[in-house]
Amino acid sequence: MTVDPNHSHSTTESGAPRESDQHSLSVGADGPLLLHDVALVEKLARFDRERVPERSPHAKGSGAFGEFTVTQDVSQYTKAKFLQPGATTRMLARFSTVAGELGSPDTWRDVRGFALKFYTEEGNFDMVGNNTPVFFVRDPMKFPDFIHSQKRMPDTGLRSNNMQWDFWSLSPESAHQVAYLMGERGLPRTWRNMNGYSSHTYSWNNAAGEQFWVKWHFHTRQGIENISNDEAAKLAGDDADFHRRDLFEAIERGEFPSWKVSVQVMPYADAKTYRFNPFDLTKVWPHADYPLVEVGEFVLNENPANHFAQIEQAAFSPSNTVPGTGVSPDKMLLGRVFSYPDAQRNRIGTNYNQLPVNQPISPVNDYGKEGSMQYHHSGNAPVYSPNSYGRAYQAEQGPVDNGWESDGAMVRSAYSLHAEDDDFGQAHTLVRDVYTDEQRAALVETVVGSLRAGVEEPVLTNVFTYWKNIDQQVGEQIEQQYRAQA
Ligand code: HDD
Repeated sequence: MTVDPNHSHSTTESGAPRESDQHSLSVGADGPLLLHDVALVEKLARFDRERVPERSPHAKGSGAFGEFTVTQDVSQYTKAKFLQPGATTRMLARFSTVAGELGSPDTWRDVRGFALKFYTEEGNFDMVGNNTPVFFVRDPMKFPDFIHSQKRMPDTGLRSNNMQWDFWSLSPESAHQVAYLMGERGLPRTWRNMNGYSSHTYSWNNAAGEQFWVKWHFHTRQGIENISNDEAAKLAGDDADFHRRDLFEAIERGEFPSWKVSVQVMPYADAKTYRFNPFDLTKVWPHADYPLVEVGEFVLNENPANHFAQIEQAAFSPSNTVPGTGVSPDKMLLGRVFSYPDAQRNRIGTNYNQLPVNQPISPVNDYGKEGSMQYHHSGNAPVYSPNSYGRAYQAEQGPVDNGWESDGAMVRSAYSLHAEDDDFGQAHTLVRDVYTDEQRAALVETVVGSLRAGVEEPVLTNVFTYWKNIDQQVGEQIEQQYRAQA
């Protein structure tokens, strides 16, 4: 079905001319309405079904299409075609907040989603990251609890700082990400003014079969800019869609935002002995250990023509990898590889990959079959493999390109600790060595403001201890300022 807004008539969904878009059919001008008024029934029934469930986290966001260009030669690390020198690839980006609902203000303090989809010749490659290089937890078992603590209370339906700080202070691995979030990057001025990160460690493999661990970085060419708590609060009231509007209007004006794309590359064997467990998502790899290797850049130059079709129904997933790229032993990443397509089957529908925004440009020859809203199909070709009728199927066995060795008894456990692993060390470095005096003072003020908005004992005491574990002095300042104002 094509929709033709220039057609001479309005039509029913089955294409016949409608009699009226203005008046329902009644028995006499004042009489009851009639069930066989197809025009009315179809219009109301259709309206009743306009919403798909919003994303469970990351509901509020927007995005744009663009182009990714490889400017450097990283073929020694990956054979992925779209990462070869000079390659250009059409792409889609979506930015979001995590906790807020579909209509929530863009400028609430939060981590921002940074989801990219590359329509490559070898299938869709998605890099589904955030604007921070680390995350709050390191085991997917904890993710739903974390999100619940950021959303709303079961009884009041209100958000609750008490609930957030309770979860964080009882989950010490969150310290690094919380120190980031309470700093100035927790309030980016616009999406154009923030960086993106894969956060996770992924794998790359080259044509010679060598494997590497990589972390992706997307540095804004517009410069990092953040806003104050006061500005954010004012904007939340004045224009809840401030970030969405900013991106759309910038692209309309022809000011196309762009990001430099780089990776940190770790040789495969280093992972075992590196001073931090390189698969622990709560840690960064200091650049002094693994410097940035430039790959290229992407530019966003095309607004969506329809927000619902192209942004709301866009389905990003870290399971979308292409030859030359893969996942890693990061447990969070392995959990996500299941969770995204599962969420999208539920949120959008079984055949969500058949929607234009999610369709790969490369041919698809999969044995999936039927399900709601199936559109593409394989005609009379066999719908099973193996088959004797020439429809291709794969039967590879043995080692895979981007796997890893592992052994041991089955356990429920945190990662094995590497030499310098702990929960607070990198958070301390961020707060003490990276933040300036002024930024530290702003952080203290932000935390105190947040605690004063409804945080109670025993959570308060836990939060003071949590911050003292990150940085003794900052923890004491938070406690003193809180008590002074209480
Ligand atoms: Fe995520 C959306 C689940 C960690 C970055 N996430 C998103 C959705 C689900 C999850 C179900 C909605 C997908 C949809 O309906 O289309 N996320 C998880 C789980 C995680 C997790 C189970 C951990 C085990 N997420 C996580 C990390 C990052 C993100 C660590 C960033 C590094 N998530 C995003 C995002 C998404 C998002 C980029 C992707 C698509 C989108 O927002 O628009 O912001």
